[in-house]
Amino acid sequence: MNSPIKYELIKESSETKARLGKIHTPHGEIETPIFMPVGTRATVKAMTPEELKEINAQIILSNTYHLYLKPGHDIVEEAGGLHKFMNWDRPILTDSGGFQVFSLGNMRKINEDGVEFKSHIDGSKHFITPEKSIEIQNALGSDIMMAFDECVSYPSDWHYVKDSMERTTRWAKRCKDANKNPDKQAIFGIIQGGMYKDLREQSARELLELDFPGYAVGGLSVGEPADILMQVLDYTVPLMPADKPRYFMGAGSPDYLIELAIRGIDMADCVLPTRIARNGTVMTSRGKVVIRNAKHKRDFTPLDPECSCYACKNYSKAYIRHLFNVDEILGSRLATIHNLHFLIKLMEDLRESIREDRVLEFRRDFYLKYGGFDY
Ligand code: PRF
Ligand code: ZN
Repeated sequence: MNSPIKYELIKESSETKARLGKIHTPHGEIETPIFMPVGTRATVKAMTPEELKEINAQIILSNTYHLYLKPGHDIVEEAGGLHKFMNWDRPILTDSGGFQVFSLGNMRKINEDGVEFKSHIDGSKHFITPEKSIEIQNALGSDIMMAFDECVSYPSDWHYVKDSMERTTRWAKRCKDANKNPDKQAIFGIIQGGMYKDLREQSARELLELDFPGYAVGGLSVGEPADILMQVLDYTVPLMPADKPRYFMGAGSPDYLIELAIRGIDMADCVLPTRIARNGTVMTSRGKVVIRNAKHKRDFTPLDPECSCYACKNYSKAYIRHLFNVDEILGSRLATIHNLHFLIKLMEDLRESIREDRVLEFRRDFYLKYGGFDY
């Protein structure tokens, strides 16, 4: 079968596992490594699609769980799909609901067939199966759908993780069989297995047999220390096919994005940049800046003197601090524009460094200014 998603490898870094590539999708191309802004409820909070394009966002992520509950996938389908509904004509990836449902803690029950959970909105009961997740994602019309998985918490014991991972693999097969629109919508498999090397190996081996057009590393960024995350990644990425995209689920700090790309990851997403923006924290080339801080009261320089975003070209820290202090909505908007621009530009610069084979120099220069690993 012809996959709607194709990965084109452009160049491999000689010093690291980083790679420059392109993902071809039914809604256009994505240059990788890439950061994907999150639009959980069919909107990247505080941003219009035009503003997203202005900062060169190439793909966004949205969530099955949230859109199923509100407004309902039937409504999105009736609107002509998620692209039309939200007026975004570039690629969209939808997460399967696996992670969101499992984040509900004791509001959910798992069995072989699927997961029963209570809505975080009104407490109503729902049952999501792999087939249901794909039915919803088919209705949304995303370019890349994610298999329905279980993301286990950290720490979890080996036996629990093994059972869960094996069920996730059986669910992945059911997702593949349930796809009603395989010519336009691809499914990525999600490698689980917690912090256990043998389980990651088994997960990768069994999912690779299902021949998905892309693979994700799930089950990380769940509270484990950074060195463990990097260790798991160091042995997991080489298990993933070289001719398909590799997606790390849930990372969005500048230092992590660089470390992931150096380990061979092509795509990552996280609510972090947009979430911290709304509470007044911005990412800059010199580290994080907490904009409400009194020291910015009379600071009439931009958030980041090296940034060329709309917020930095036109406004000062003192002004944006004022907006936050009086709860004006423009403060959140400017901080969000800046943070997303900052990460997207960081990935552009990183890709340039892969193209010119100077990734390690790029990383060193970044840390020298940024002040090390701090998330
Ligand atoms: N599975 C899914 N979505 C996710 C994750 C996962 O493991 C993670 C891991 N932190 C983030 N988002 N389906
Ligand atoms: Zn800026």
